[in-house]
Amino acid sequence: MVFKIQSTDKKSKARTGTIQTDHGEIKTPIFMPVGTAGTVKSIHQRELESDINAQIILGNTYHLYLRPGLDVLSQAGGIHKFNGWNRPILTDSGGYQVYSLSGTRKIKEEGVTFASHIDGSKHTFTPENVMDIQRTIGADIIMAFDECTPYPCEYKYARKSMEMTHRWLKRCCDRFDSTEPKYGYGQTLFPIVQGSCFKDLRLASAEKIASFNREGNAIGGLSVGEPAEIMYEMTEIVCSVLPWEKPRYLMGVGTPANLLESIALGIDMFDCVMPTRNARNGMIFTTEGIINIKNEKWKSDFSEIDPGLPSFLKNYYSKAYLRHLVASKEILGAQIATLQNLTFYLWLMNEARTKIEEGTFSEWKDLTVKKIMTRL
Ligand code: PRF
Repeated sequence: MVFKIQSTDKKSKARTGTIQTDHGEIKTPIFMPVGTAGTVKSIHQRELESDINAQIILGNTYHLYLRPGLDVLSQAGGIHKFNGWNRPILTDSGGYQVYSLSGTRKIKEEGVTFASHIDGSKHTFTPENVMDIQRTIGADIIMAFDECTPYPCEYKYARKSMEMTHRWLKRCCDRFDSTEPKYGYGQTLFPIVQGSCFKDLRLASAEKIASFNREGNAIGGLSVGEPAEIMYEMTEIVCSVLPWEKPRYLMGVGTPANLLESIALGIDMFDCVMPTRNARNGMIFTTEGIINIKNEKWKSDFSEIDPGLPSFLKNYYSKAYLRHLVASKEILGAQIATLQNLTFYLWLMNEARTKIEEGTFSEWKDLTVKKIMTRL
């Protein structure tokens, strides 16, 4: 993997760049649509590629390990061959899903024992086997095994947990560096900064994570219920320590406003279920603001879903029709809503890149945040 910074904003820490992987190039800042089980829910790979032009998608170790399982993925020749997505893929390590999805789990120094949310069966994730599992899944970028602390979190617990995440990182790196990719293309490992909402812990964690000198770094443990201002404060502190010349990935973030504000702090990569999950519940992001398409207001509104977005959707569908589909729980409703939201998120990243290159990012950001977060 090679990261090159292309341009930098004068008034903020924003930058544009490219990440080169064996499955192609990613232009940053970038939003990665979430494809938990090897599919971005409700749309197909051709739409992701041709209509949305997604450059990289995200998969989850926890889900793929439980289903379809490593035998199938390994027989397929890795996740790209299995799901037909030939561009870059990043897998999260399970260090988050285990805590959010699995009912019973026990966290110990050795690893985490958990019960599957599918059939209740018992499994253990350790830093070592999570590296092996991600080697077998075959994503281009894989994540270290960490513990994401809840919010709020007591200082003592946050410190203990962070220190364990650091020890786990050493074990992840040792295992990753002593094993080879399985399918002939390269893989890279990103470590994850933790430290909850405590400035000194965030500083210490960022310093520790930077000292491992990997090709990119991630920030975890944010967007877990804390106020946005605290999230920005923590992100700023961490970005001041993480190396400038390596990509920075803010995990599980966020709203369109969160993305733009975090780009201004020096973040290059994002993922979040918001545009896809909320689409299925009728929350539509547009260049003019946010729509709850289930609202009575849109019942007979035959205007385009989003006049400001270059998308094939405008040639076919109106707000009223989308409202009808979502209200009737039609499959096409989820599909159109997801296409709209992802087209919007990726358009926003494209615009941000253009504005950074043109030197107008900061002014554009403040105006745009107000507009796109308006409830219509
Ligand atoms: N750790 C991992 N994945 C994550 C997070 C984390 O802290 C978050 C936090 N917002 C989202 N996804 N491994």
